[in-house]
Parts: sequence; structure tokens; C-alpha cells
Amino acid sequence: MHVAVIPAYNEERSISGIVEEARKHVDYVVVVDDSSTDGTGDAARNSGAIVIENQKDRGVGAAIITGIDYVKKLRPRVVVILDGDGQHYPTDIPRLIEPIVKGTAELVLGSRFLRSTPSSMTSLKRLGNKFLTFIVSLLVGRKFTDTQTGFRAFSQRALLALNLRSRFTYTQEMILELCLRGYRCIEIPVRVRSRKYGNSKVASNIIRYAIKSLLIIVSTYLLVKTQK
Ligand SMILES: Nc1nc2c(ncn2[C@@H]2O[C@H](COP(=O)(O)OP(=O)(O)O)[C@@H](O)[C@H]2O)c(=O)[nH]1
Ligand SMILES: [Mg+2]
Repeated sequence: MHVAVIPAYNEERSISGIVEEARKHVDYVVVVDDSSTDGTGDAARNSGAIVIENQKDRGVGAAIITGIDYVKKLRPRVVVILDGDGQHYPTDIPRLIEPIVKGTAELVLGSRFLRSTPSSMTSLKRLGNKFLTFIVSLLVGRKFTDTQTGFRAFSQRALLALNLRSRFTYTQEMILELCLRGYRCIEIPVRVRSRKYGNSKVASNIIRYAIKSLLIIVSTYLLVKTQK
């Protein structure tokens, strides 16, 4: 069984299309909605998603923790995470999950920069991404091109090994948890587009994002290394 998890906060206008498209490629779509003030939850439900309402602990990291706890019980063979703002193409899902199905990787990251740089990204965001990607690459001991991607797939083994803690963001923490423990991680190129509706929340303040992410990266590294 294949499952998609989509974090969504005030994405009423884009969520239906994403859920409908994603359902063509996976068996279940789980949308984690943090008490959105628009109709995100209803729109997702009407499009056939299982909707989990995360009442408190707002933040995309918290949403993914909730989503992962939920899908662990379903014991899926493959889990895909994608954004609910329409920036990812659900039609890329089959390419993303193929290495997991074939057993050649446990975590597949959809990199926005492996082939080119999306024109929609500001140079400050790109710089911040490069810096954090460099730090994660240094700690893991191999080169990544995009450690902040919200489009990724992983195996059941990887799912069961995850123990995410950060409420702010999950992207680098997940890579460190899996790669430092020896799970095979690969990157494949994916296309992205700008969001049509609403505003970016997670990386809206790049300095705040970089500082919070750095703290997560360092604490996860230390935690995993001392557990070994
Ligand atoms: N459930 C939930 N989803 C969130 C939260 N913050 C962001 N998201 C969702 O996570 C995805 C990525 O967020 P976005 O703000 O677009 O990230 P950015 O493009 O990196 O700035 C989108 O689908 C958002 O709706 C949150 O606090 N709770
Ligand atoms: Mg976005």
C-alpha cells in the first residue's frame, strides 16, 4: 500500500486539486490540517482525503509528526510527502517512489536543484538553502543538493525508524535521522512551480528559518551520534 501525507494550512484553493491528482498514484491521501481558518479540511475531505485535524502544536514539523504517527499504523510499503500549496507536481510521484518499490533506496528526496534552479525562488532563499544543505552534507559525509525539499518518499523500514521531534520543520531532521543510521538516501530531480494562492509560511522569514533549522540540525546530529 502506498500513502501520501500532505501538510496543509490555509490551502483551501489548492488542496482539492493536489489531493485528486495524488490519489491517482497512491492508495490513501492523508492531509494534516492545523485548524486552518479557511475550508482546507472540508475541501480535502470532499476530494477523498483522510483529514487529521491537528488542533495544537502548529508548525509543519508538528503536522508531519502527526501524519507519520497515523500512517505508521497503516503499515504502508511506501510513504510520500508533498506540499498542499501546489508547488509540487503529483504526476512526479511515480518517479519518486520507484526506487523505494524496487528496493534501491529507503529515502528518495525530490531535489529542486539537481538539474536547474527554479526561477520562482529568490536568491536569498537559494543562498539559505545552499548553506543549510552544505551543513547537512558535511555532517552526513556526502553531497546533497536540496535538503529542504518537501517532496520525498520513503520505505516502511524508514518510516518505522523515524522519531521526529521538531515542530518547526522536519526536512533536515528526517535526512539526518535516516542517513546517519545507514539508510540509503538518494536524490532525484523534480520540477516545482510557484504557489498560485496564499502565502509561504515556513520559510517566509529566511533568517528565522536558518537559525531554527541550524538548531534542529545540530541537536539531531548530536542525538543520533550519541545513540550509536
Ligand atoms: N498542517 C500544517 N501545515 C503547514 C503549516 N505550515 C505550513 N504548512 C504546509 O506545509 C506546506 C509547505 O509550507 P510553505 O509555507 O509553502 O513552505 P515554503 O514553501 O517552504 O515556504 C504547505 O502545504 C503548507 O500549507 C502548519 O503549521 N501546519
Ligand atoms: Mg510552499
